[in-house]
Amino acid sequence: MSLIKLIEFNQLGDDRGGLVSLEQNKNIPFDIKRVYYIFDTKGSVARGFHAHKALRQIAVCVKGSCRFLMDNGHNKAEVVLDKPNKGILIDVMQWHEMHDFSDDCVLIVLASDYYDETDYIRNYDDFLCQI
Ligand code: T46
Repeated sequence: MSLIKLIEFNQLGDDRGGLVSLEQNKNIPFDIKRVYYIFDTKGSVARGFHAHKALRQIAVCVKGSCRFLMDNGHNKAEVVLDKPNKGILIDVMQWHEMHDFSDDCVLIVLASDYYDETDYIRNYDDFLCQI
């Protein structure tokens, strides 16, 4: 199975501008319990560097771009998110990193559960031991 799972959302915009709708258990494949967004990340900064034990997430660059590196412990793959109608599924036990944030990048993330630090595996060797 591909490491990079992209979801293309329908564009509902018209000549007035763009519109994308995200709905739990419809075009988002889980109940949405939390939404957070990442912005003003410096271009030299990389984020992520962890995996989640149970959390599922969809990330969408609603403005600007950033590069995702996904790693299942065996293979790595990269993709640039650069469209407000393109989401990436960050599934359980996927080491992920975000690089090359554009100055205007706004990354919105829909999450299947509330914030819980105990769900994070932040050490790569621990991740390899648990896959
Ligand atoms: C992920 C990637 C895509 C909270 O208190 N509540 C929250 O909902 C979140 C997301 C974070 N935090 C705290 C935890 C840290 O003290 O905010 C701080 C920064 O979080 P972190 O270093 O984990 O940020 P990123 O950008 O490395 O990772 C984030 C998410 O945490 C993570 O779940 O998958 O974005």
